Amino acid sequence: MQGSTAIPEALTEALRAARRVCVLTGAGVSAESGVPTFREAQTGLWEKYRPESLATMEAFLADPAFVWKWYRWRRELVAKSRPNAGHIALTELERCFDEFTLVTQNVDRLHRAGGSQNIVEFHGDLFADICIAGCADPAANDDEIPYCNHCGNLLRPGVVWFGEAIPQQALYRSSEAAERCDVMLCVGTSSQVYPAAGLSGLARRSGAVTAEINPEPTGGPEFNFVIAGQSGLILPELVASLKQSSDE
Ligand code: BJW
Repeated sequence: MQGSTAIPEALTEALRAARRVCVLTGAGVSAESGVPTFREAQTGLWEKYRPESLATMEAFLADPAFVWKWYRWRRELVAKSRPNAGHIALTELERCFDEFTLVTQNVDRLHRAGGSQNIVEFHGDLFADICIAGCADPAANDDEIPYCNHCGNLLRPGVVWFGEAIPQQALYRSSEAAERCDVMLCVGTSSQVYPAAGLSGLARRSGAVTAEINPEPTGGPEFNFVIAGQSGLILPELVASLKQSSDE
């Protein structure tokens, strides 16, 4: 039986032969759950702000109440959203391989909610509060500007802002997964933000077969395959084509 038309047969073959798979996801994977991507226009109150001007320590220290307001708005929006068919397909894909690492730039916990297991949350967690002084287990309060109940310093969202280092474990696990994998899929990311955007090149240089899934592909030269389409449609097709070929 022939595979699905959207999925190149050679990619299905590469996946069928693979033992280790790494997937990098970006905001596009959550778009079909109703979570706005970063580089599309934001809605309502926030439409005139670029994330780059809010997601920095400088912006936070200049006006913590304002930056917290943006994050609370996003927490409320994400809390109402549910994993979509793309998240669920990645959970199914994970079950097909000995080693599977899902590196997500998303901070929305939707891969966890969808059931994925081996997840690297590269840019942190939208719902975590952390103390800017580094208290291990900061106690939050609900004030407009929350302060740490241990040390009195400001609390901030537990995400990685521009100019901040990626947590060491996340960087180590994702670089290792990209270097070791046989196939790497990059899904729903504009590949503009480093070091995450460098992982697909690392995988390709290390010998992996690489594929991009995006309705507006970046056209990066490191990709062997480019599938133009929404992840909520393409990822289930990919899983179906893999299962179909392994059933034959
Ligand atoms: C669909 C779809 C559908 C739509 N289906 N797809 C070179 C090397 C290293 C660093 C740099 C470098 N050059 C510059 C830097 C610095 C900087 C950087 O990369 N800047 C660039 C803008 C140029 N990087 C950093 O600062 C990083 N840190 C760092 O480098 O540290 C160095 C250091 C070392 C030691 C000590 C100190 C420092 C940190 C970057 C942190 C990024 N953080 C953010 C915010 C997180 C918090 C929050 O959520 O508020 O992360 S920015 C934002 O961009 C967010 C995202 O994770 C990230 C990536 O965005 P993503 O996911 O690609 O989304 P979009 O919107 O761009 O794209 C969506 C895509 O989906 C589109 O392509 C659509 O077509 C597609 N799509 N619908 C599938 N249905």
